[in-house]
Amino acid sequence: MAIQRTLCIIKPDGVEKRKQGAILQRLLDEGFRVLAMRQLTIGRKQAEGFYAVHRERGFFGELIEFMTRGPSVVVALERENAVAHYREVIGATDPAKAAEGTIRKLYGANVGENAVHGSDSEENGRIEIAYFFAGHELL
Ligand code: 3AN
Repeated sequence: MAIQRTLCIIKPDGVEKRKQGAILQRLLDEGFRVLAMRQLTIGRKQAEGFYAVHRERGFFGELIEFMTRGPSVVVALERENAVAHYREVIGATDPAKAAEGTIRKLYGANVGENAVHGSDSEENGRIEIAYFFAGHELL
């Protein structure tokens, strides 16, 4: 299995609940290496660009409001089979449907406020990491 990179965003609800430390520790315990990490309040244009594939969805406005309402922590992660393993650890998009012990089950409130973002493919992992980090910032 190949070494891959994936982007984690601890979303504003996760930061508001002060779960950054717990989420990061879980990811470290799962064998992920942190390549780069930053706390920032994502801007409107930045959020709209990041979620451009969802522009036509009914929840887009709500998603942008939520993602820009306070600080997030963006984390570039590396691990063997990182994309699939990370998605297993975070659980389903809707915390109510997420497996016991997953990050979204533990810390998410609903399908909108679900504590963390995860890349859905290796290619998107690379694209999303490049959206927040310059090449020289990655270990
Ligand atoms: P995932 O983050 O699990 O890959 P996507 O790509 O389907 O999920 O959705 C992107 C983000 O849009 C989700 N993380 C969630 O915050 C938000 N979202 C998805 N579906 C809904 C919905 N029905 N209502 C509100 N927000 C949603």
